[in-house]
Amino acid sequence: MKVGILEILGSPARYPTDLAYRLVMRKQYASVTPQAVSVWCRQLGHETFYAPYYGVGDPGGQFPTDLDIVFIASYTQDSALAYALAKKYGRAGVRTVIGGPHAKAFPVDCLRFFDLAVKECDKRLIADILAGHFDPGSVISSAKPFDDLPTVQERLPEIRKSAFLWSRRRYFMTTVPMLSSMGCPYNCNFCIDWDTPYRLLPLDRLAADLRFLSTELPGVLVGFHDPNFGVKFDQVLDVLEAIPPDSRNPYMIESSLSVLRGPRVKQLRETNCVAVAPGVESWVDYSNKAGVGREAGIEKLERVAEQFRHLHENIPYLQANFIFGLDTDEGDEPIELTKEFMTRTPFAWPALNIPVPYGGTPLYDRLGEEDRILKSMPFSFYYAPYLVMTLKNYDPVTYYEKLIELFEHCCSREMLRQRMNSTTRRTVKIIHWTRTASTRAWINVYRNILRMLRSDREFRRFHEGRSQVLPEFYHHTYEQMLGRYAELISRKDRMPNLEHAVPAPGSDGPLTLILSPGGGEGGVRGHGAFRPR
Ligand code: B12
Ligand code: SF4
Repeated sequence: MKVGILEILGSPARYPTDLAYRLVMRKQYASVTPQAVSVWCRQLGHETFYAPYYGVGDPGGQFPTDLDIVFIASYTQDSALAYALAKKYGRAGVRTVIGGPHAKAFPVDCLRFFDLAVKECDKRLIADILAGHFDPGSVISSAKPFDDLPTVQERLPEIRKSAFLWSRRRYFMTTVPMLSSMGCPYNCNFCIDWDTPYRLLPLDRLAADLRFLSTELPGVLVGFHDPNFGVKFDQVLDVLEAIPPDSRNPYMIESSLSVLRGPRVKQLRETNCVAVAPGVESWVDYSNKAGVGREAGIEKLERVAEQFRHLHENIPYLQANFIFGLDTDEGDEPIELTKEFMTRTPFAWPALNIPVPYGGTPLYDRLGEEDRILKSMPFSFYYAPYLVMTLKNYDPVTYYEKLIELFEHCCSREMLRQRMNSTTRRTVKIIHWTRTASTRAWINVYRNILRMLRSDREFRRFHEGRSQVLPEFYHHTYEQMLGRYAELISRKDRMPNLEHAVPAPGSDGPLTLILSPGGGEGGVRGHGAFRPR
C-alpha cells in the first residue's frame, strides 16, 4: 500500500518574519511518534511517505496522488488545517486517520472529518489500521502508549526530512527528537498526560541512540520530548554519562523543578544539557512538582528564584513556564509576583500561557460542568493570545489588561538589557533578542482584543459566555490562518463538537466500546475501538 504520514506543525506562514521563524525554529518541532509510525509502516512492507509541514510550501505536496491511506498528526491549534486536508484526501478516496495531541483531546470531533481517530498507539495498532480492521467512524486506541520505538538510526530518513535543510544539510538549529520516558508521576489538571503513568523506555535503546548520535551526528542538538525528563534521574543519567565527555551531544529537556535538585544540576551540565524548561505554572498551585511543599506566594517565589539561579550557573538556556488565569489566581498578586520573578531572574525566558481546556483533562471536565467553555469558539483558537473559557476571578477586560501588563514588563527595554547582560553566549543572546522582539509584536494582538472587548458589546458578551454567536473577528482570523484551505471548511464545520470530548471505555454513555473485528490470536486484543452511537 502507499501510506502518507503528515505531521502539521503550524498553519501556513503569513508574513516574512513568520516565514523565517518557521524555517529556523518551527521546523525543529517534529515529534517522535509520527516518525515512529512512518518507520513501522515501512517495516510492515508498505511504500511510505513522511512529510512534516511547518507552514511553508504545500502540506503533503510530495505525496503521490494515489495514496491508499494518510495519517495526519496535529495539535489542536492546527486542527482546522488537518480537517481541511482530511476533506481533500477523503474526496480523493484516501482513507484518513488522525493521531497526536488533538486526536487525543477531541477524538469525537475529529470523526466529523476523519475515518479513524487514534488516541494511544503502538506498532500493532498501526498494523491493524493498515489491515483495515477498524470500521470508519471509530475512535481507536492501543491499551497503553507504546513500550518501545524505532532507533534513531531507523528513523534517520525521517529525521533528515524534518531537521535537515533539503533533507541533506544540518544547520545550527538541527534537533533530533528523542524520548527516554513516557507519562509523568504528577497530575496537573490542565495537562493531557495527567493520568498517564510514568514509564522509562528501554535504557539499552537510549544508550544505542546516544552512541549512534555521538559518532554519526556529532554536536547535533538532541531534544528530549519526555513530558517530565529524569524522574528516574540516576538511571537515565547513568546512560548519558556512559558516553565519553568529549562526544556528548548537547541536549534540551522539560522537567519539573522537583527533579532538578542539588548535585543533579551539575550532572546535567557535565552531560552537556544546554536548555531546561521547568513548569512553575502558578504561585499558589502545583507546588508539589516545584518541590516547594506547601509554600505559596512570595515564599514560593523566593525558593523558585533561588533554584533558577542555581540552574543558571550550570545550564546556558532556561525557560520558566507560567499559566495566568487559573481559578486560583485572583487580584494583582499573581501579576506582581510574576513580574518580580522576571526581574529577579532575567536570564530565564518567561513563557506566559493562557489556560486552555483540552479534552480529557480534569480542567476540561470541571469547566464543562460549570458551563464555562465558549462553545462556539473553533479549536484553532485553543492557544494564546485567545481565551476560550470564562475565568473565575477576572472579567475578560481586566484579564487582557493584566496580561498586557505582564507582557510589557517581559519585553521592556530594561528587561531586555538585563537579559542580554546575563549571558556571554552568542546563541543565547540571539534567542533572547528574537523572542523578545516576537513577543513585542504579539502584544499588539492582545491590545487589539482588549480594544474590541472595550468597544464592541457583542464581542464582550461572547467572552463573558452570554452569547454564542462567534464574532466576525474570529471568522476572519480563522480564514486568514487557513489561507487557501479556508474554502474547504464551512462556517458550520468550524463549530466544535464538545459534547463527547473523550469516550470512556465501556461507558454507558453515548459512545460504545466495540471489539475490533481483528481480535483474537495475533489480532488486536487489548485494543479498544469506540463508535458514536
Ligand atoms: C515535548 C512537548 C513539546 C515539544 C515538542 C513538540 C512536539 N512536536 O512533540 C515542544 C517544546 C516543541 C512543544 C511545543 C508546543 N506544545 Co507541547 N508538549 C510536549 C509534551 C511535554 C510531550 C509530548 C510528547 O512527545 N509526548 C510523548 C508522546 C509519545 O506521547 P503523546 O504525544 O501523548 O503521543 C501518543 C498519542 O497521542 C499517539 N500519537 C502521537 N502522535 C501521533 C501521530 C499519529 C499519526 C498517530 C496515529 C498517533 C500519534 O501515540 C503516542 C503514544 O500513545 C506535551 C505534554 C505532555 N505531558 O504530553 C505537550 C503538549 C503536546 N504541547 C502542547 C502545546 C499546546 C504546545 C504548544 C502549542 C505550546 C505553545 N504555546 O506554543 C507548542 C506547539 C508545538 C507545535 N506546533 O508543534 C499541548 C497540546 C494540546 C493540544 N491538544 O494541542 C500538550 C499536550 C501540553 C498540554 N497543554 O497538555 N511541546
Ligand atoms: S508535571 Fe508536566 S507533564 Fe507532568 S502532569 Fe504536570 S504539566 Fe503534565
